[in-house]
Amino acid sequence: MPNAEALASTIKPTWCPGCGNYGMAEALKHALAELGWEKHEFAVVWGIGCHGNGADFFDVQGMHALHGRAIPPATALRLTRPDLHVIVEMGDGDGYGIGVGHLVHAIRRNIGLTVIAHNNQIYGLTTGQASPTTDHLMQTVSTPTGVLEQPVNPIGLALSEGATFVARGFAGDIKHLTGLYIQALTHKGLALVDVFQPCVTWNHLNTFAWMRERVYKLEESPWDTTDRVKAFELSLSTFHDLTCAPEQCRIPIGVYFRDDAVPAYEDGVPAASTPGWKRALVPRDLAGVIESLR
Ligand SMILES: Cc1ncc(C[n+]2csc(CCOP(=O)(O)OP(=O)(O)O)c2C)c(N)n1
Ligand code: SF4
Repeated sequence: MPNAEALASTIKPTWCPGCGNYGMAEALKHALAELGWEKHEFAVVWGIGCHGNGADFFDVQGMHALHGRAIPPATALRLTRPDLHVIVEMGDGDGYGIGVGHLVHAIRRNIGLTVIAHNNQIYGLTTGQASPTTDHLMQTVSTPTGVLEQPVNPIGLALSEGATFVARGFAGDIKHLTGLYIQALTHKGLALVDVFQPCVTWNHLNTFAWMRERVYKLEESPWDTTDRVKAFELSLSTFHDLTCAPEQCRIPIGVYFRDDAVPAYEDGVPAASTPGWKRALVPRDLAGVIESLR
């Protein structure tokens, strides 16, 4: 069973010093180690962005997909390799922008993927343009007079599309995030974990300090994770804006909602119970088919 250190590759991460991606990488390594999964039991598919460079920094099987396109190959992997736990690592620009259609369809399918969103509310790799989750009115290199659109609400979006596991974490609380990952990784069906991941280079608003002043843990007060409507209301009421004081914009982290009773997509695909490579070994008798075409 690999320990957390054994999941790191020999390539030293090139993320900026202090980037929230470090905390997220640590949390994932610790969650996988705590679950005791061997390297051949899971795979990770990364999107494109600073987060996606993680593909080089982990010594695990998987692939680096195109920008916004991590979910389609992960879906194929899930259906052809049911023996693998499949994890998707995506960015907010990546997964809530260019790839948001894939996310919506994966959610309504409830396919067994653990989708981890590195939500730094900015395009990190392409040097600080506004992303779909950048706060309203925030100034960025692409919006010098402020973002005009309202941000995408990932929690509300997932809940409205029938997601069976929705959680939010914070890269500055690795222990809590590790716990969220473990719950998501052991959920049957699609689990979305939206993680606030400060980009220390391009987002000077949603910093670690800004987040620390605002986040609170849902589980520390009574919270019913089976009430989709209440979770949706919470996702709407806790949207923050540039001007709010910490006590006014509280950001809940933790499991907003989960339903373990909904069948996963793959449960309805008989062929998906056997790994593709085993299926390929079954000799096919085509004589009958050829005969029927004569
Ligand atoms: C189809 C396509 N469009 C645009 C790009 C350029 N591009 C690379 S990374 C990126 C933004 C990444 O931002 P985000 O997904 O938020 O990830 P982060 O870098 O913040 O982790 C863009 C636009 C690309 N690689 N492919
Ligand atoms: S640009 Fe931002 S997201 Fe990218 S590595 Fe640097 S701090 Fe992290």
